[in-house]
Amino acid sequence: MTQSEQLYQRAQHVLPGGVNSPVRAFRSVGGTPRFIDHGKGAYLYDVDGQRYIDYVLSWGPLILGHADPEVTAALHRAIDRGTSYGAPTALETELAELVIATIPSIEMIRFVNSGTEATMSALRLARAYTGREKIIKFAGCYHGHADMLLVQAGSGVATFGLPDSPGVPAGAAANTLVVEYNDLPAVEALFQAHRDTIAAVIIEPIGSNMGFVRPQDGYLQGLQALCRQYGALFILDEVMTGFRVAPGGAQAHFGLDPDLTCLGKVIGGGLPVGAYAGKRAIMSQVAPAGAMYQAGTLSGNPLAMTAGISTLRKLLSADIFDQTVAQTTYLINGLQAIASDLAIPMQIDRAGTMFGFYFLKSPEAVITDYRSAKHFADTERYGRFFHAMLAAGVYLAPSQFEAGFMSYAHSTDDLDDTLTAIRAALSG
Ligand code: KE4
Repeated sequence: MTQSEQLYQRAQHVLPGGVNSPVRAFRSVGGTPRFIDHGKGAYLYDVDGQRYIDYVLSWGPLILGHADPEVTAALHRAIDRGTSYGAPTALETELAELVIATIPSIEMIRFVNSGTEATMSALRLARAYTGREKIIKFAGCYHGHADMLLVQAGSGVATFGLPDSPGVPAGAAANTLVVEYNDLPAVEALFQAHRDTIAAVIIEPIGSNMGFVRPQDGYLQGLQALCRQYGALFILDEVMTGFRVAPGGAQAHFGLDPDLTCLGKVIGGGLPVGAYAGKRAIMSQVAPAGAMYQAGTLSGNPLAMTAGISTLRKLLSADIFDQTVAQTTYLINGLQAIASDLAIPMQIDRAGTMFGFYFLKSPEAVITDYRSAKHFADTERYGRFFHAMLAAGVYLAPSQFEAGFMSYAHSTDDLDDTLTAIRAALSG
């Protein structure tokens, strides 16, 4: 038995499924999750001494790579000053000012400890600000595990949400309307039917929790216009795309001006940070400035703020972001060349420093939403590919319905080694 197998067996006695987040358990690709000993730069090292070129990067946060020297040094300095004070520090203001200077739609920000807290709080704020209760979300978009967001598309035209997990009460789902991504008329119909009872629309600007689904031209702008027309808040969930698609987020790439933005991952540099942010008139409703209550013991703690500040400072300096984009382009162009060489039906895409690809069940299939992703994605082939790549020392997301991430630490040699492994895995 490998060390990972032994540790996995032991973990399953004390942790549900042996993990602290379901996707880590390899359930959709099978096999034993690799237990990690440490990470450095572009690499993960498991407890059996295997090295992997890592394209998960803790699901996005580690855009500088594992244990970046500057981030680590900053944390070493910070930790001797204590880990948490439960009182304000200048660090929180410093990270806030960094984010605000980079994302024009953001005038104020509240830090929390996860993306789930960020979206949950943003939606409570939208309801408080508008006095309305309904929200619109999109099938295949994941915004964390708050009850009102663990909701699947209901049957029939009502599209009222149905709980998507045991334990989510019908009441929590009742005010969540769910429609397919990239279907603007369906959203217009919802606004016409529910008019001034819709508090907000929340969407991932790229559908990267169903693989990698790009918004069709004008779609996001159309959603923003509908929100303005009907007085609902337009909320972009940029927990994953923030500081990944572009320094100013996907909203900069698509030219959007959302009322609220949810952030996480990169802004914490690998430590637990989430945030909800946006227009001053809206954010001023948040306690203690306003009446909408939200709180958190470790929100804005000095270690997480330090990791976020040093990550963003480095990422936004010199040409570090652009170099990471160039590495992403190099890898994805190489993948596209191999797929066409070998005539393998795939849908491949990238945006900034993130990417995604599907193996398709038929060459003419096009994936534009969750329904088509589930119908056309060849998840069985993805599972085989995942394991071939893992055996070759490349760590991809253990699910077809996730995105991939690049780091500044990945060298061109790492990318060439990855492309060699891809060609071998797809030729077999
Ligand atoms: P967390 O609560 O996991 O910090 O963030 C939730 C969340 C919110 N919004 C978006 C767009 C997200 O992608 C996420 C979390 N992303 C997943 C990866 N698909 C985290 C991985 C996991 O669940 O373990």
